Amino acid sequence: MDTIKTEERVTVLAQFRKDILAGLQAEPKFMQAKYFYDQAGDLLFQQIMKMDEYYLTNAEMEIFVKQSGDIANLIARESSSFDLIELGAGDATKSIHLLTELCNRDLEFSYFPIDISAQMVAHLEDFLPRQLPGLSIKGLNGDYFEMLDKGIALSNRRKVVLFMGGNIGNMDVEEAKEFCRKLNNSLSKGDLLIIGFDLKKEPKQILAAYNDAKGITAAFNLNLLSRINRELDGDFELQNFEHYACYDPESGACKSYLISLKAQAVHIAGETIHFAPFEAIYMEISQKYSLQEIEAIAVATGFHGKHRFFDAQKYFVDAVWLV
Ligand code: AVI
Repeated sequence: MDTIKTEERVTVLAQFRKDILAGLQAEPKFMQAKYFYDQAGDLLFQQIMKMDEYYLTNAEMEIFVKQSGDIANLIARESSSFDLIELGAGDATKSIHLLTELCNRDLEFSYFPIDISAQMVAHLEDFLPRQLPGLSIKGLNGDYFEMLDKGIALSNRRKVVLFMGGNIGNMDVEEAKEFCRKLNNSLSKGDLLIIGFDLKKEPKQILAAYNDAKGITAAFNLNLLSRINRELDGDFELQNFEHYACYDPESGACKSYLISLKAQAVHIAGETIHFAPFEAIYMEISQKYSLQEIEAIAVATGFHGKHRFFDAQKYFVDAVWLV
């Protein structure tokens, strides 16, 4: 068992090294945002979700607190037997409201939460059945792109896929379409996708969510440099890099960069990476959408828009799409 775990760790580390070096040797330089989430990154993201400026979490929480009954009715209307697969379940603080409503109805379903954090999956498997006695749950640990097929293979009932939190926003529009198309191909007629999108709104409000006054988002981005130093024997000097976020209201792309404040060389896993003054590393996209753009993605990827759930301010939407 321990040998398997050690082998797994070696593979994960080798992939991390490969991806980081490939991104930093590319022109322009980039990093993959999925690497933000080490232990310190998880804690920083929890702080982000509590920030005044980060409106996304409260908006989607409001939808699930107030409208889970309606969402459950919509799911149950199709048939009383299904499986609920959640991509990137986290601590399920939003989906627990929907699970509660589903458990209160006479339905036959299992819950398959998928998360990159093994601790989170173990916690859900322990905690949720105590909160919701009788809930059938099987957690899957791993990247949701990889675990999705496993989740689908485990289920022999109609599928309801939950993809919340605006995680689709961390793909650019083409990647998002590709992802939805792949999801659509893995699902069958009658299956549902419930997918959360952050909506285009006052540009200053969006920018503030990714450029907060206390610098928590900056620390979240810079933490990836610390992770590289620790895990890949790097020598990034964090004070030589600055977080820079910008929002383009036309395309809806909110992008984060780390800017090199001077000409410098950084050593990572035996390789040397040169930075020009003010050279940028592209860290993350958080794409914002209009309702028309969301509808266009549904149509382009083979889904039919069924229903939309908004928070009172219309900051965020959870769209229900039918295959
Ligand atoms: C996880 N994801 C939806 C967050 C977002 O809003 O793009 C990640 C994040 N990055 C900086 N702040 C939050």
